Amino acid sequence: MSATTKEAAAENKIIDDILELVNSHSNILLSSHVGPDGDSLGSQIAFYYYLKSLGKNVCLYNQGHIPHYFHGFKDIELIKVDPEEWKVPPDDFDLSIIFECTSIDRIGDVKKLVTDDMDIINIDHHLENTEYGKINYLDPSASSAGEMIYRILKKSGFKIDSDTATHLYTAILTDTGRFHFSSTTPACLHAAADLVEKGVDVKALTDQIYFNCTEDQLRFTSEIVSKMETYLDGKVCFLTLRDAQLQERGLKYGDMEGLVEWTMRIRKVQVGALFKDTKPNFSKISLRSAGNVDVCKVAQKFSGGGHFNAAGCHIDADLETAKNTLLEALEEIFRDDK
Ligand SMILES: [Mn+2]
Repeated sequence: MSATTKEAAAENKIIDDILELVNSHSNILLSSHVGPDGDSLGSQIAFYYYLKSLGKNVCLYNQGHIPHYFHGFKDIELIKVDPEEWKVPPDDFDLSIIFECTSIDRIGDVKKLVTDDMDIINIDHHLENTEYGKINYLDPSASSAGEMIYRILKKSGFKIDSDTATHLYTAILTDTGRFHFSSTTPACLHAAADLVEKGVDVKALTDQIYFNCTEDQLRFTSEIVSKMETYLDGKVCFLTLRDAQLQERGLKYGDMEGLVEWTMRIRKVQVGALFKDTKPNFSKISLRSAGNVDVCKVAQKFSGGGHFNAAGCHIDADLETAKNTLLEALEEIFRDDK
């Protein structure tokens, strides 16, 4: 067998194991990382449809805020972000399926509901995963968790209807930055094409996600972008999003998703970063890079991770200190580069 045939066989086996494990359980908890995004929401709801078709009892509990542009999405209210609504079924959960989390801690407070006697299925497309599941379906070459769920549903024989297709397409669309990142492979596009064939309204969906901000949000974006800072001869661009500014406008961090992409619109920029003071003395950083600059490696230095050209991390410090700390790490990279 060739290496790729072997890989395909191994993947088929993992998917069969997932389908079998799902079949033998009845109370299933779905969760994903704190601060759900398009990939985590779309993947969970699509998988929910499949599990409901099997007659399972399914709960979707996530910690954090659902970005405003997902509010009109079909069945989005299934995702419970209010801990008051996190009820455990009378005969307990017997299986949890965790989407795109490198470690189980990424689900935040939902972890309290994941007991030792429960089986876990871990589905992730990030580099570096702690393999905390009974089954670990890991594929860093996948564009999104949504693309992996698509493969599972295809193999399960479940009929992907237009609602399921729309959620999976949303997952792939948002995690590839609208088919922009290098994760946009032929396999990813084939999956997307198949989903469009199953009834996705591409224009309406894209409009709802990307052309749907308020006047205030767009003015706020322009304010932040106009205050960008550039360093290292213009190769590095930093944006800053302050909690106080959000509060003034009644917005949440999740409402400004995609802000970091503005850094990379400058031809010369090789590393872009968005700094957010999500807690006092805690700076959350989203990283983007061009070409062969590995920001996943940078993120790993600061208890983070992600992908080669898109990653995230945090520094326990205020925004100014965090910027200096990251800048030092970036100086090293560009120095080594020469
Ligand atoms: Mn993802």
